[in-house]
Amino acid sequence: MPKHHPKHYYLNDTVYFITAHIYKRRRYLDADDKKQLLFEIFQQTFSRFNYRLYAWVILEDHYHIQFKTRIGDDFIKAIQQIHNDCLHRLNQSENRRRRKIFYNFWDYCIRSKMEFYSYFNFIHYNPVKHGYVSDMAAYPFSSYADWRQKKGELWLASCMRDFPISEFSIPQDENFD
Ligand code: NI
Repeated sequence: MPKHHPKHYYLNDTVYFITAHIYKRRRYLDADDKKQLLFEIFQQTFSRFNYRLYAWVILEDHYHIQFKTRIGDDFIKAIQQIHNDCLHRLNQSENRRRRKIFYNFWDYCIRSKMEFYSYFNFIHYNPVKHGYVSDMAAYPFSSYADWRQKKGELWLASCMRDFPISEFSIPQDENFD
């Protein structure tokens, strides 16, 4: 047995939230087609590992996602695959071979319904928080529109009301210059 092998560090069938920033907070995802590319990479990778993506938002210099694992041991592989695919596809299309993009992430294991919806709302509200739009429904690069189509505007509004994010913040999401 290898020593200190973190075999079950990430759990099976468990919801996680992660935040990843671009190296030095550079705004490499500054165009719609680049954000769309990252979203497609999320979909491809999570479907490959049979992970379920619940909520996502892509900003110019970072992203937040909430998803459920199938095999916890695939967690690191999945995130690395997202970051590597993004690196290769974006750098290739812009002919920037040595550029670093995502290099790190923070994860949080969701343990209750309250936490689930707090992070869910946090993700959808994020484009407003970062000053991209004044109405979260107007931001095209988040799962808000999918949920609105699936469950309706009233359901989303009741989520927001029942699990308010006014008191909620995560240190990795603050802007610093
Ligand atoms: Ni953010």
